[in-house]
Amino acid sequence: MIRKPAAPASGKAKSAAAKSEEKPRKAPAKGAIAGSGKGSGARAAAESAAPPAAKAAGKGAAKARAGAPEAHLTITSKNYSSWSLRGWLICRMAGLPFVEDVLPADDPTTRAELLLMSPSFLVPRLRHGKVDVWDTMAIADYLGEILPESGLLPADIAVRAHCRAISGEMHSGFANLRAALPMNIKGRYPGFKVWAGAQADIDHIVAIWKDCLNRYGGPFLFGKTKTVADAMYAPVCARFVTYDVELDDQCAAYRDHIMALPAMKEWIDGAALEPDELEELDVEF
Ligand SMILES: N[C@@H](CCC(=O)N[C@@H](CS)C(=O)NCC(=O)O)C(=O)O
Repeated sequence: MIRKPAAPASGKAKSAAAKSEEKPRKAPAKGAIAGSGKGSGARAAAESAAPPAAKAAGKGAAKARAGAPEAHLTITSKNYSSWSLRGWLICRMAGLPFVEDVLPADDPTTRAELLLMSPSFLVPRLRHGKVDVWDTMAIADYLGEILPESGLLPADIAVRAHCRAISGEMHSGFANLRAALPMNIKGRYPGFKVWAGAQADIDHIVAIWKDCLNRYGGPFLFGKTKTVADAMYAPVCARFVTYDVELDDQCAAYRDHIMALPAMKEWIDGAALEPDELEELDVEF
């Protein structure tokens, strides 16, 4: 497993993160420490990725974090693992300082390590002090509860219900899109032929985005603050770039807005450093 601090928000968090990086449990896989050694850059990205409400919380929030338990997020490939990207973005959007524990996707011991940490065998998995939480939506709900000022979950109950509903659709649906257009951040397939089943999923996602952007005014799905819904659909934005999916101006602007977020750029830079030889992962993952 490869460890790197992601967005330490306090001296304490930073030194704990640095310590854990000093003792990797395994030799780092070639090129897999995406953006390591960029502690302050990661912090800056996390801060700029934090929603206005979190920024407004200012010193109070920083003070609370100073005594906060250390957080570790377990993920796998930045190029292929859409669920890792979602969980990672959710932590960033919540303003949670965390250490990234990267399980190399091509390492045969990965599943054994996962079994020890995540009862579902799956990533992302968050350990926050004594709290263990796996499954992307559960991580979002947990962080929404402990960091409500982040705006990760909208404050208004009806809007929050809407946000959870479209996030849930992504969590449990769009199987055709996921199978036919697997996330591959580095890949580019100009003129990719989308089959009818996947196109139906794309059409439904476009309808969801347009409804949200029209109702809440953008630039995010629920208005001015990033929410869990933006994290859930971020890998879809990446797929639309990879597979050259045609969008109308409104949805193209939303896709570009998400792809240009500092946190997304950091993730994409990390994906670029991963080795290319994971052809067997060029399927749903
Ligand atoms: N429903 C889960 C899905 C997580 C998932 O499918 N994770 C994949 C990575 S993208 C995984 O851990 N695969 C590990 C494996 O297959 O060994 C969630 O929301 O977190």
